[in-house]
Amino acid sequence: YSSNSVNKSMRPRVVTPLPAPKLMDLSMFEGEHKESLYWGTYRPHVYFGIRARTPQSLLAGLMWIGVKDGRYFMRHVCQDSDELKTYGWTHHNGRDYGRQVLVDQNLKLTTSFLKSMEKESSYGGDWAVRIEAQSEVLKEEMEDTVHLFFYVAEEGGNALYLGSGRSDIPDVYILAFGSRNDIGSWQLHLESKDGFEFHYAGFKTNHIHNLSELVQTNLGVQARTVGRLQLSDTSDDAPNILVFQISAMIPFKADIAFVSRSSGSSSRTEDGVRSLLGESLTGRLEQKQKQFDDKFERCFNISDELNSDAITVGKAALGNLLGGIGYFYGQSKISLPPSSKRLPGTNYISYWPAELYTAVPSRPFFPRGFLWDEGFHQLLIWRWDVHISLDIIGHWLDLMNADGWIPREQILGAEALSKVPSEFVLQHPTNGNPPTLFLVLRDLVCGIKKNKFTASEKNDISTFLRQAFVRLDAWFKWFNTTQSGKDANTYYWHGRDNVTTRELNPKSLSSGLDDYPRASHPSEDERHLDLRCWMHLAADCMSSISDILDDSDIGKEYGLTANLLSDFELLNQMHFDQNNGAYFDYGNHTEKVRLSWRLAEAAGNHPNRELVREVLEKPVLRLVPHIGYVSLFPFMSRLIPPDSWMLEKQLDLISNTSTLWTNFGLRSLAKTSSLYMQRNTEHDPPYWRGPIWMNMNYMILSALNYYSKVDGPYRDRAKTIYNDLRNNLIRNVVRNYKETGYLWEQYDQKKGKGKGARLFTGWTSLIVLIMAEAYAEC
Ligand code: 6A9
Repeated sequence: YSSNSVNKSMRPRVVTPLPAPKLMDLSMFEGEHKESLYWGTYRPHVYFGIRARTPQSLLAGLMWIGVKDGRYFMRHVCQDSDELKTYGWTHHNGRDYGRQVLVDQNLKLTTSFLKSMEKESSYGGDWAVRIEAQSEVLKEEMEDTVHLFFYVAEEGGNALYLGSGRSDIPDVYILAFGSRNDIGSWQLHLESKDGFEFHYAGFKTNHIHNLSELVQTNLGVQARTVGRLQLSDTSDDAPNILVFQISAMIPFKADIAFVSRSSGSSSRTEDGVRSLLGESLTGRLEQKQKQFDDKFERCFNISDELNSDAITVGKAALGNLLGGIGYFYGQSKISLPPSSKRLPGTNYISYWPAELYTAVPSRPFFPRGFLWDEGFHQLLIWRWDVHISLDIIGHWLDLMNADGWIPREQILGAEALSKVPSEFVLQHPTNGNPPTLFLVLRDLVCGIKKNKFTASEKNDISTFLRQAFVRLDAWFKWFNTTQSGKDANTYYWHGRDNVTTRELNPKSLSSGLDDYPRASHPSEDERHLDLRCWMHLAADCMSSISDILDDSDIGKEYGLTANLLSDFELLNQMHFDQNNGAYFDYGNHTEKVRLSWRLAEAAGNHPNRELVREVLEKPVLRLVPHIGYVSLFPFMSRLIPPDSWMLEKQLDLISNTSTLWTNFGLRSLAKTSSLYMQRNTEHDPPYWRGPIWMNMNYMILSALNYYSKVDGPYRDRAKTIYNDLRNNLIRNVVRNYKETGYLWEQYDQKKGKGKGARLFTGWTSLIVLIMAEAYAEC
């Protein structure tokens, strides 16, 4: 693949990359930077996995056998149904150190990861893994055996070689070796002072994502033939997967060291190996953990008023967000309109093969990139390691097509695809997703203005912004043209279904707020308040980037757009409802809709019932009276003057328990809304119609913090609400973590109970910034 061949081959525009220099071609992402991020725990969908940031990598990972009610289960890919009591990185710096704890019934596993760049090691350095298996049941005499399966696999199909067993170092075994173009020859070593039984199996296959099944099948055959839980000790010819079974009594500890040397430097391999095992590794892990703790303190400077439980949760949130960063390679599938003449039976076209380095919302449920989630993730990550952040944002912006569009959900490669139900796979080129990356860029620009960065960081950020500018400009224009409304300077999320009779209120997935209620009848007359505010953020941010780049012409234009979009009179004319004192969407709407059961066409001989929407009143053009996150966008965007009575109204809505306030955070939709906690279809329970979400609560807190600092009559009130909301959010997330072992996707508005996906350390990890009181400052 090269960008040239794409242009020459007359590909449809929708799958043609934007013809602009790529961010990832910037020299700041080459050399030492790139090498230092080569190996990592970049396989967030498995409980423990390592790969390099290269399309066809050498992979490593861990499986084990879990025992529940006397039955055996293979653990490998993160699955909620495994019902682990807890898991996730309690510490991880995103670069060369991480520590994860996993509790599976009575078995407690700790996996530590360490990377080391030695002079003598070849490209990307060496790495080590420590696996500790202990009993959760402290007092009982544990007689349990643990079965661990550590594997290496070559995505490119290169052959792997089984090690010769014992090495020259006592207690150290050579498990495997091989060689690759990128790193030269490598060896995988194992050390354990504890006794264990060893078995192996080798496979040759292109379907690495089916690894769990391969191992299970092998074990199944063995169980039937020799009656034991042990791999076959056989291998296909020239295997590209090697699995090593280590069975031992717990407590058990093993260290695994991966070293690579370019030819000629093999003499020092032994020292390199030693330093990654045993006591030396213990010392190095301890030192790294201390550095993590120190940096956490320095970086977030969390006040003493928060207790150690809160700090533990904060570290686990940040650690797992960083430890969950993945690297993916593959092609998105882009939906084609039915009219386009492709091969019969195909409804999609492939995007160009692309790499994506990205944090993920949830390792077990959504282990892949989501565009608007990513902006929230980066609010944390840039504060921790600005170069990781730029690298991630750069990858996202390089996914932009010639129209300035970026696909919302990135399902790249077979492993990622295997996790996604088919109805979610296709990406629609008419649909957007909030441009939250501007939230981060705004912080970075602000940081530059306020001199928060070192000279070299500042230099890199400016270079980045300079190269990014064309792409950001194209992105803005994509929204500005494709998502515009009927009237000047109005916008709405395109792509809502206006023919369905199944949905109580047709969803707008593109907004990110899925089922948050909008006008009952989607039409071109709609004006979406949140999108208007996102456009304001984007224009405003573009204008301040232009300042930094000294590009005053474009800057002026963006400045004008930002002014228009923040014009208070205009905003009020289009969106303010006097009676409710609230800001609303506008569109073709009636409140009088309901779902009811109808007799549907008979399927066979059985009459069928289906849930359809009844409209009891003709919709009219009007403001759409739902109070909730969307109504607070002008407030979040700080568009309301501090002395305006409309600000007081927003504070009323926020602090009122019969609208948005709960003791656990702010509800997504007011209790008074006609769609509060209503199902959207038979199979679609309320999602953004009541529960508490951290990303929006963070934005609201950020605005409360702002209004509590600028002069005005509502300053003290904003401060009180700010404090209460902040305390409620922290207390509830910490309590849930203690009680359940997890951070959750959302929190229930009645009891504050964690809901939806668990181990959701995407935007829920914003709790760290809430603890740190770190918000947008400009
Ligand atoms: C479902 C199910 C094994 C929904 O966090 C990612 C997104 C957000 O961007 C969006 O705002 N989540 C929010 O409303 C999750 C979306 C998951 C869609 C795919 C696959 C797999 O279950």
